[in-house]
Formats: sequence, structure tokens, C-alpha cells
Amino acid sequence: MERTLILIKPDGIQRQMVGEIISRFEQKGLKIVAMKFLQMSSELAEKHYAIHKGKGFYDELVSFITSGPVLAMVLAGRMAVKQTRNLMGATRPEEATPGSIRGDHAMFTGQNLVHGSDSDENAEIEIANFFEPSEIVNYDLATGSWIG
Ligand code: DAT
Ligand code: MG
Repeated sequence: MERTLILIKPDGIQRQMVGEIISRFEQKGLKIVAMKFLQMSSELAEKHYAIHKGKGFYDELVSFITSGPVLAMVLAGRMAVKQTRNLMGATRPEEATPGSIRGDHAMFTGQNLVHGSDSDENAEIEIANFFEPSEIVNYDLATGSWIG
């Protein structure tokens, strides 16, 4: 069972799309194991986006993610990183497939509604930036015993 860190970014909160975005992940079958509504500090944003430091859009990225509250969550499930990235759609909304979150609802790369970890290794690092181990809840869904 893999885990991933998902953020509903400030544009998702401002556009009141929290329910819409979470429901897509739930309907797919991902399990919510942690959730936190917070205003990210610049320190946390710099840590979270450390891999992008030095890129042209880095300052914009940090400033946008700290511009308002975000919803952070840990989702668990089989191949959680890949499954959530498929549901999110491509980074650039004009390349995101219709049916995906970004494909259906985003117009700009800088405001693409949602963050999702891009590898199991990065997921564990990103999860640790936002959650203490004690804030992650271990429980079973009825569907968890399905074979797949
Ligand atoms: P993703 O969010 O799909 O993992 P990423 O990790 O490459 O994409 O980049 C992180 C975020 O940075 C992305 O969601 C939006 C922003 N971004 C990426 N490339 C950009 C660009 N060329 N111009 C402006 N913002 C960009
Ligand atoms: Mg990324």
C-alpha cells in the first residue's frame, strides 16, 4: 500500500473546490489517512518546493502556495502516486486530459489546483514535512480486502 501527499492549493480553496477534488480521489478508491487545513509558512513552502529551487518560477511558486490556506492530505492505496497523478492530469492545464482535475478545472500552470507527490521516495519526504507520524491514522476500508 503506497502513500502520497496531496495539497489542494490556494486556488482550489478560493474557488471552493475542496469537495470536488477530494471526491475524485475518494471515488477512485484512495483512502484518506491524514488531513490538515493550514496556512503554509515560507519555511514550509521552501522545504516542500526544495527540488524546484533555482528554477525561474520558484519565487512565484513559493509566493503562490503561501498566498492563502491549503488543504494537505495523505492518501493511501495501491500505486497511490501514479493513480493520483493520473487523476490530477498534466502539470500544464492545456495538456491535461479532459476528465482529470486540471483538465476539467484549471487554465494556468501556476494555478493548477492540486499538488501530488511524483515518486514514492518524494512522497515520504513530503508527508514528513506536513505530518507527524501520530497524525496519520491506520484503519481499514471495507474495499481494502479486494484482490487487485
Ligand atoms: P507538478 O505539480 O505536476 O508535479 P512540477 O513538480 O513540475 O509539476 O512543478 C511544480 C509546480 O510548479 C506546478 O504544479 C506548477 C509550477 N510550475 C511548473 N512549471 C512551471 C512553469 N514553467 N511556469 C510556471 N509555473 C510552473
Ligand atoms: Mg511536482
